[in-house]
Amino acid sequence: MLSEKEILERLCVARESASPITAFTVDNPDLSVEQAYRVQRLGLQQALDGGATLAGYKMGLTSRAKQVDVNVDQAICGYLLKEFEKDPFEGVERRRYIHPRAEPELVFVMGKRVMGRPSLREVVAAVDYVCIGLELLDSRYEKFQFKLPDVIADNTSAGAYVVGRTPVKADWESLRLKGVLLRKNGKLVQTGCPAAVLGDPLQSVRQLVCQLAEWEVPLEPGQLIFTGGVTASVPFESGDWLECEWPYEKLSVGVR
Ligand code: 0L1
Ligand code: MG
Repeated sequence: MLSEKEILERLCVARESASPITAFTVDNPDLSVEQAYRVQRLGLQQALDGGATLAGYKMGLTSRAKQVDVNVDQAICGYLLKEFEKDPFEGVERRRYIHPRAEPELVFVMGKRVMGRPSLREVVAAVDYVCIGLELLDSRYEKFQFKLPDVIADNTSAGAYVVGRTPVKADWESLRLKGVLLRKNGKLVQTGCPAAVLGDPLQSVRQLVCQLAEWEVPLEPGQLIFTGGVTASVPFESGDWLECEWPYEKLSVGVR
């Protein structure tokens, strides 16, 4: 059985070299969700010690469709570093990723600290604004094949992200019904409704706060939360351009 530090080292090499590895549960079927979160937390600490900045968090596997796809029955969380953020005007570099995929998400930006087991009303009171974002996923595992502990250790396949520039500050409770479109090279490839995310992406923020409370970690003002894919994710290649649209903004990014 590999130690948590060894698992992290292999994941870091896979990410930095953009070379896939076999999922750890193939040879270590006893790897637990708790151990996997320890690997993830160790990865975050290592990044922060190396000078990276925590931007916020992401929730993954938040739609029933996605849970069925990867054969799990729970949502999971990961961390987002400022260094993962891409400027939509600069675009993303395909060669940095193994098999990247994009998914549109509602991004909540916190205005107040929140911790523990808040009600939905308390979560709403702590949010500053919401905008659209594109998460660029990249599993470090061959053929995107993994079990739940593998993907948790791999920081929930976090690769990069792009955040919209139009903050929405009103009617958060009704945002779950606002349609989101995803286009690739101008062609509509996915449509979805934010309610696909745990019935309401605000629930995703609430679940995240509860998960963080297990490590006595609060959500802080200014932190952003990618709440989970509103649609299925789509693969992309160099030369593609991706655009997601919702009633308040169109967010585009090119792939070099
Ligand atoms: O953000 C996500 O929902 C990703 C979770 C991990 C599964 C995947 O890589 O698609
Ligand atoms: Mg996601």
